[in-house]
Amino acid sequence: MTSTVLYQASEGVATLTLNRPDVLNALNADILRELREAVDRAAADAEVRAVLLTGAGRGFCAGADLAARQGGGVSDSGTLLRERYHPIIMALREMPKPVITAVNGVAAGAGMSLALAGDVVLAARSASFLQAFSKIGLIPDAGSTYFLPRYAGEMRARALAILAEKIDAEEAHRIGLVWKVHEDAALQDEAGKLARHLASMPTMAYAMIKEALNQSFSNDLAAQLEVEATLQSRASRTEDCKEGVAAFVEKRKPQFKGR
Ligand code: T3D
Repeated sequence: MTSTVLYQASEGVATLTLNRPDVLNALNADILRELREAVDRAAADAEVRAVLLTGAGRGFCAGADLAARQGGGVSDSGTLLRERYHPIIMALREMPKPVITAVNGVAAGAGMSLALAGDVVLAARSASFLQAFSKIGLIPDAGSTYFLPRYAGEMRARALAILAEKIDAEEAHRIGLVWKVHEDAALQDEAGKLARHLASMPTMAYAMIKEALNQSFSNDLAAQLEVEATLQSRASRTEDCKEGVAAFVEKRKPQFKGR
């Protein structure tokens, strides 16, 4: 049977490719299971220092597979989300290494949530984003109500969710949902180049940056200053920090090991 998620690791980068192109990589039980396994594998592999998530074919991910919806013995949407979607979104956010999502085509419903779960979201010029949920009587899930107001602001979050209008990559970039837009033909090369660069950088500092930012919106200033101090104390003791400072003083290129 063909894998619904392709996993390829080289040069410190794990590339995860959603692989149900005929249905724009819609999420059924198989792809959700394989995606979770792939994300866990990338997290656990010390050789992997950056993760790249993208889609095969002309779509990134069309969200829940509506044809096979609730397949695999789960009949309640809440249970389905808790058991199959949340572990993936949480694992991406808590991954102690940077995650790039390279949105190669349409990202709809939970597929848009998945795209926004990346630390750096890149998009092809022809990509599009759609909060498809309300069109079928659902509400945004898999993190969309968390990511949208934080990234795009509350007014845009409300309009995107309620109007369910598809927006193009340029608009997504303009409102803060996408870091950079690349020409279609260049997206995978650019995403790969960035992932390899990140894989050569101080991985533990990246992990701690994520940890700090993950807590930012639920803390007041005093609490967040404390989070920064605690993590900085840890970051400053890493080999990579020592190497970064030494390389600066010695006016040479640092050789980070991810330790
Ligand atoms: O209970 C729960 O499941 C809770 C969890 C919910 C999470 C969610 O994600 S809910 C939202 C689910 N997603 C959608 O509602 C999006 C549905 N898809 C679309 O609106 C459109 O397909 C797109 C806007 C994404 C793309 O449109 P377009 O015109 O580029 O492509 P298309 O022709 O509609 O789709 C191409 C094929 O993919 C087509 O199959 P066919 O006709 O060639 O055999 C289409 O049926 C299939 N496809 C697209 N999206 C899905 C899908 N098949 C199953 N599920 C899909 N979500």
